Amino acid sequence: MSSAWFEKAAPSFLDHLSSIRDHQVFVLYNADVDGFVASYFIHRAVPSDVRLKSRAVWNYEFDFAWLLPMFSSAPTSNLICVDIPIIQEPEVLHVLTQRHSILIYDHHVVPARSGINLEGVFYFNSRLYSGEESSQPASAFAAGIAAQAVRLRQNDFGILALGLIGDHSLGMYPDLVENLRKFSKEPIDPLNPWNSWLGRWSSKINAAFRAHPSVQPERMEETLIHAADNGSLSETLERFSEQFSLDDAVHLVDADVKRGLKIFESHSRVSLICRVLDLSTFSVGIVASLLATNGFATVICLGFRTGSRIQFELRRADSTHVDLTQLLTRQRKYFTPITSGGHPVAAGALINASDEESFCTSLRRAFLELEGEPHGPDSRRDSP
Ligand SMILES: [Mn+2]
Repeated sequence: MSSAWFEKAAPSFLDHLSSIRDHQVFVLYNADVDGFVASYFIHRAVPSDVRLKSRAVWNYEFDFAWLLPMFSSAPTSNLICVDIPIIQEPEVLHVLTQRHSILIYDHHVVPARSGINLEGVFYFNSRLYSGEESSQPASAFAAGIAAQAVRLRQNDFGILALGLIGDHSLGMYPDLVENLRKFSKEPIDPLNPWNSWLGRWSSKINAAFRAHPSVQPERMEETLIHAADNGSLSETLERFSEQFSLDDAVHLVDADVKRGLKIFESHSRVSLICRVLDLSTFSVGIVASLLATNGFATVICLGFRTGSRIQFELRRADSTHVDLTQLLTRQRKYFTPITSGGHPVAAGALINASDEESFCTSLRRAFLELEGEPHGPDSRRDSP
């Protein structure tokens, strides 16, 4: 890890890490394979005498309202947040900084309303820097930090690859792709790694989080660290998979994805799909991605009901350049979500379930507006 963006952030991040003494450290990470691998590397980087706890954060928890009751009476601690857009909640951060120090690494698009300059918050986001690759997955950042704190083992490189594949970014790291040859003779196509053995492991870990929404895995990072100390990468992942029943998770998610896709079987192509699906796993993002890949619509927005709320996951067709974060920003002219944002190609929005209809109506309106503009969604489709 030697890119300019990393060199700017790493020294102060490492300073903060090494100054942690006699404190509890909480790691909050996005409940997907990139977030989990980032948490794994934070666990590797933090000295072993520091007490570490971690919590997975699902996309439908991105309002962070649950965080205050959790930490208001907790002893002073250090919060390390990876792969979650907590910066969009300056009020929550402000309250937390009264008693806790906060380190954040994220690569979601930085929202206009954010606590970037908040005292007591050390914030780094690769998107604040231009440069060839402004979106650096959290797993890449955390692995870079770990590499400066401890000596990485061969297995760590395979585990890092799982996180990068999860965020479609393996191709950005040719040295790592080269290194992966040591694990297996089966070549991994960095631009399409999903069908490789590592790609399948990456999906399995994602499935663990999708299959059981809001169920916190117990000591997942420690288990993986221990397994990786005592065997080859495939032995490590097999052992890990058994302990966390990853195959069962994959079955649950696959069945739900199939049910989701069936709804659209006889659908004709439209420009925008906005709809809530009745699924029990948090798999609407996969269904939306598959529909987008198969050209069912320019923008697919599918909702997952959780309590009195709905989390929408947005994906776009390969043939369009619509920036989903811009679409959601435009929508705010007509509708106020609890929270929304993400990445240009994959984004999300959290709303109250009672607002379902106005959410879809306003999204359609914003989409049509963007489409009608000279630099709208499809205007660059035919350019070279
Ligand atoms: Mn990520």
